[in-house]
Amino acid sequence: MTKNESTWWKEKAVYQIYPRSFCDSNGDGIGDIPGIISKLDYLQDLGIGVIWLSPVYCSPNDDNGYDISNYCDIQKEFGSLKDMKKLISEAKKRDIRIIMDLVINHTSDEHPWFIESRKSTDNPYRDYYIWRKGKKNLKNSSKVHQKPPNNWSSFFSGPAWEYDGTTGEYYLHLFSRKQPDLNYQNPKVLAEIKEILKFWLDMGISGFRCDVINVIYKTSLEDGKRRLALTGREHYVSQEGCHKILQELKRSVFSGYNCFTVGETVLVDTSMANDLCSSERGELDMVFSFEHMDTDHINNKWFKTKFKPDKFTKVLTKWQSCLDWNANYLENHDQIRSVSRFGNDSKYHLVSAKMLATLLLTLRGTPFIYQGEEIGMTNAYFSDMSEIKDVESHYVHNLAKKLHFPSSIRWKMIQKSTRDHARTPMQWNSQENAGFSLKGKAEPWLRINSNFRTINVERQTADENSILSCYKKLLVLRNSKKSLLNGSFFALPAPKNTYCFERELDNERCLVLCNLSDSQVKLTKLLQTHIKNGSILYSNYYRTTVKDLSCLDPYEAVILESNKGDAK
Ligand code: ISL
Ligand code: CA
Repeated sequence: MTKNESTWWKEKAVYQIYPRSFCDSNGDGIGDIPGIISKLDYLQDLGIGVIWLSPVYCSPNDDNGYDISNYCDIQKEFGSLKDMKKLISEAKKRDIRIIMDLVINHTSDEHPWFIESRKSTDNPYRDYYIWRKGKKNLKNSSKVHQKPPNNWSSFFSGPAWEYDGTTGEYYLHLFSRKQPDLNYQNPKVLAEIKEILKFWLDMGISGFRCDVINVIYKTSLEDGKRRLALTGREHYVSQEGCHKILQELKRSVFSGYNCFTVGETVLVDTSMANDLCSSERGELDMVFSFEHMDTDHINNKWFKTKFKPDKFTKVLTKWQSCLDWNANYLENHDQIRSVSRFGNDSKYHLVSAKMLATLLLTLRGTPFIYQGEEIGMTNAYFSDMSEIKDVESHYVHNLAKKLHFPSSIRWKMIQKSTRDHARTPMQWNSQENAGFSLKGKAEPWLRINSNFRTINVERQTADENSILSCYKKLLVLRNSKKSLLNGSFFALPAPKNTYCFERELDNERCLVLCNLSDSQVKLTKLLQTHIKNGSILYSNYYRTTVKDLSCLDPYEAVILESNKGDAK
């Protein structure tokens, strides 16, 4: 393998598909693999090189596929293994590679391993999961009144342990109670996982997005010291045992294939992230961090605050500077829509979505575009809990009820932050159900966003000034400029609410200017000298020359190439 071949993923843009919501080929209201195949030409035309497929494995769908009951087969409603093979080969014809979601922190409680495991304490699969006796409650020693083995809490709120009557013990679940955590202190578990990885890599996939990969190894099960959310995290976040497992997987599986891995790594700082993905250590190829996503709330995502651009871009700069290569994203299936969050989804919908595209596609690293982001899909503005499907939202809503939060506050929390905002069906056209179902009239599994008649692929394909056309142009530009693909990153001092940075490689230098606010901002004298003589490569405001560029208009974005002789 030449050096270039082994790092091909540095030069591609990735497109994330949430299969349930992308395209429904058979009219049952649920997206599926044949539906994805029917849209490959669209993705090729968009200019992406990799698809990340959220889980398509067999699952009882407690958490929409993130609870897996068979790792080596496809969920019936999504299609079959035959469809999956076709997807891989049809994508390959269009120079698109597929990576899959690897969810190995937990399985579904309906996975045969867990069904066995819960049967008896001496079952051969017992140690595939983490079982413990409850703590005796001193006030009442009867079994029913025992307490969970420790004080850890689940990511979805509430205790991380579930009592199981069959054997009278508790099992650990860091996510929903239908997602029991696997036990990586048991070497048999890793041996099984390796076989699963080889099964898919041999089929022709090009890597994995590794779900909550940095919490798979629990060093101890002692009580956590924190009293707030995610109690116990010091015993499982980025532990030495996890690093060893990742090194082992790279050495014994991934290095044998021309593939890459991106870890979804929760609660990491830049130093932990470097340990997980620096090329010398041989673990992951890149990681998704959350710090920039944590800048618009207090404590956790359910308590949103006003978006402060400078707080956000300061975090981006930190990650750009501390890591050699970032997995850049502004959206995914767990986050609300970026244009509604960091831009403006009403008056400045068009320019602000283009500004965010400019930012995403010019930072150093591999960009990840989430389905619908390329047409500026917005939050859905649901009307009440009956429209919400997400398991996490229901957990949190129930907890808030138990804590006696007034119903209006409870609903506000969900309405602002539910993951369902990102999961409404893809808006293909202005026909029935936004063209989500290729045939039939079945109700989609989640309500369509009511703005589909104005925001959809068909309209934007026909319009060269649309958000979609902007993504296409920027992806072409990115591929044609070595500095944007692989150049260094350097943030310039910039006025409040703006973000200005340079990308440079050899003699090529690009400058990116973004205004993240809805007001006009005057550029500093220093920046003005900097851009003098530059030539415009992209503008979301039809700017063709730098001549009058002394202010940035609301949500304006400009990419320019600095010509030789510019002040550095
Ligand atoms: O969305 C979140 C809660 O606000 C995150 O904490 C999320 O749970 C976390 O990023 C882990 O996400 C991944 O694993 C989960 C699954 O529900 C998410 O969809 C997945 O991206 C459990 O498998
Ligand atoms: Ca379907």
